[in-house]
Amino acid sequence: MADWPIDPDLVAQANRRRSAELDYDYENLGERLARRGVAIDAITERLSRFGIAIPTWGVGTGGTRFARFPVPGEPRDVFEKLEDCAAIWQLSRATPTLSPHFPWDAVEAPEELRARAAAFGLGFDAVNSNTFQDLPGQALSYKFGSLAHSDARVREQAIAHNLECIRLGQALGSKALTVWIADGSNFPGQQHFARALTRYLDSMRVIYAALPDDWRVFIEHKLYEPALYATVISDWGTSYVCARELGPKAHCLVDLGHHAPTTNIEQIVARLISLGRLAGFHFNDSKYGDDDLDSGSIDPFQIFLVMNELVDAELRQVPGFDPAYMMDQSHNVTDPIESLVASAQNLQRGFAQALLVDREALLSHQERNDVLLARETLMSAFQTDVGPIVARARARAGGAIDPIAAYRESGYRDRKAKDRPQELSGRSGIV
Ligand code: PSV
Ligand code: MN
Repeated sequence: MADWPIDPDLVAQANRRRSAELDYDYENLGERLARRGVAIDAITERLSRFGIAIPTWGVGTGGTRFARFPVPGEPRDVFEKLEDCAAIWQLSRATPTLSPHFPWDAVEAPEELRARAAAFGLGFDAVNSNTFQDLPGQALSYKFGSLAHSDARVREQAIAHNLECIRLGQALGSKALTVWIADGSNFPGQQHFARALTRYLDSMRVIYAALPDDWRVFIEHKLYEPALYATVISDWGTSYVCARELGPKAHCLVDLGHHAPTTNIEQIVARLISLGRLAGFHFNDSKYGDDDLDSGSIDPFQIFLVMNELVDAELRQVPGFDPAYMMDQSHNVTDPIESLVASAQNLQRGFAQALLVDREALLSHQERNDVLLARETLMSAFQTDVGPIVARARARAGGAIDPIAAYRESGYRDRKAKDRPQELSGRSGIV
């Protein structure tokens, strides 16, 4: 085991100060749940197997198109990102994998990165390709698109990059490639809708053919941005049609921020489960557009409703149901480590609440059209404060009872501010 980024004795000491209070709260909640016929330990046990991948790009400070205000000591390369991810994992015990983005995280020796991650007990979830910006040394520009570009040479370059992502991902032990393209148009008439989609599919067929047997490809749709009039993969319907065209290894990834504000995302999730094509998630929260705010910070009910569909599918033992859970957030004004710890906790909270839904009662109310009781059955699960369950799952696995407090007490950020002098840079962190 590698040295933890935060002194484990410090975490243990902090836990000792908080354990009596947690025992009391957990027991108290256990009694209340027992009256509802729920065994609290079974919920805690299931929750402890719910893991969410950390986006490597999320540990750097994000930015808007106006500015970026880097947090002191932000990681300068993927090994430093790994160290921050290990700190998140150490405290939260909810984030056992990383989701890297290439070429940002490309390394000469991916095996070394894999070994260093494994020393912390961390693995690699889906790898993400990037054909939405031009990078130094790149031969052709993605200004007017990538996999759907009108110029075959640009499409070939974008395909080659995705193939390279698969190669790197294999070396890291990943089993999936997430493809999000920025292709689209800003003005009516700029792009031929049908031709662009055909070109995208032709490019994706080449990438699909290169997938190892045990790999999947995740198609990520997005309504708008950076293309502001139309995107090629605009919605879950387009994503599903493309997945069907490509074959059984292609699945549809739902980024919560990639929809119009009032879209019923939980219904999309249910549809994709029914159709056997739910890839997984990029979790985040938003009020207006793809705001990439911390998961559960704006609309925790939305998180709960999505989790409700996931728990329902798991209990129904839907064949092939195996979604990948990831976060995709931009931390512009908070310490990214704190945001990711808090977000993972909010996602765990939603999952635990969904585990509390009395499914038998809900189904019976639904079938008898007892609208009010059906609604109240769902709400009573959402309204339960599951904080003690989440804290107990974390502490049992060796994490911190109060991870944000333990992180602040550890002085990790101040240490990194000294260890990682920053070169002045205006890089924006996220798209
Ligand atoms: C695009 O907005 C997106 O959600 C895609 O997942 C990208 O890969 C990611 O953000 C990071 O820029
Ligand atoms: Mn995303």
